[in-house]
Amino acid sequence: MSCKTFFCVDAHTCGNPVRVICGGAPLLKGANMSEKRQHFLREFDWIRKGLMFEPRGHDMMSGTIIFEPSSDEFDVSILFIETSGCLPMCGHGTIGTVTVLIEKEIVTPKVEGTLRIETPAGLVVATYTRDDKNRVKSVKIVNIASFLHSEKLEIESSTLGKLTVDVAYGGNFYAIVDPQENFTGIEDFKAAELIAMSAELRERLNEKYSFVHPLNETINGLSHIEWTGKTIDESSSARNAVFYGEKAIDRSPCGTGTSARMAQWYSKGKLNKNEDFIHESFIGSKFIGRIEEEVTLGSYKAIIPSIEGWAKITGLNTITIDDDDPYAHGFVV
Ligand code: PYC
Repeated sequence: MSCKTFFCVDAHTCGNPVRVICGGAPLLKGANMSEKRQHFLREFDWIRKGLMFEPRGHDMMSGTIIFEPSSDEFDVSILFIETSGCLPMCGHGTIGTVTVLIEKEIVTPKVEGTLRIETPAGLVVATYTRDDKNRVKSVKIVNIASFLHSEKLEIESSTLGKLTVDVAYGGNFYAIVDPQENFTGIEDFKAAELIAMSAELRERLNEKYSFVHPLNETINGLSHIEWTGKTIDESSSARNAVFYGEKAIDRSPCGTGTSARMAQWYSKGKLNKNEDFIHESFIGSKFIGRIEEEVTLGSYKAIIPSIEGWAKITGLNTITIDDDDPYAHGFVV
């Protein structure tokens, strides 16, 4: 029998949970975080399942594991863990993790106010501000290159009928379902109704089409559905409800979903470099997005987006995973 202990700081970013595992990480092989992610998936995915699923986690649970950086270029390396798997990149997860690492003094950045983070999707630079109590007030992350992958894909939903979606990459592949004949917008749906329709849509899109990152084929497959609709606040640019895992609607506006949406708007000429993109979540919390740079990625016209948001620490959590617990590796109902 063995029992493994994980030292975690729990937080939330704009309402969505982030469990930061600061102690208990396995030793991973690989020259960079992308290779280490592959090693983790092969041998240590039970850690993700144990810490994310019930009874230690829940449907929305999301987090990061902290590692020593692979090179001097970085202040820290992180692996994203979630109910949906090990994401290449997670925006709300990064904002929450930066808040925890700085506020709890777990990492000392080489330059105060900036954290250079190695993620499986590449370098993400975060800048943060502090409030008058020295707590982290806001975190802005400059994300990886994001692009519109495909437009007007047709797919059948057994509930809604024929839908037309765009697919964009912002660190994960997103099917963006904008209001249309058979879908009036998220304001007309409950979270449970969106959840009930999403898994089927994701499965059907992955069966019919192929989604592979042009420079890294280990990043493939559509993982998230981004439903959109009217904003709550008139001054916001857009609102979403992002489905992930099997039963989750992101409580934050979703950092990689915001990046994907900005890439979609950019490609359609609806958003320009340096313009603010105020993105509302299903619960009304906000990220401020911006196009920092216009770039090319393979044959795609892409953007380097930034996302700014806030996070709050909710507590310290020492979690054990004991081999003789029948639910050591979690369960899904
Ligand atoms: O913020 O990028 C994000 C994210 C991905 C899944 C849930 N949130």
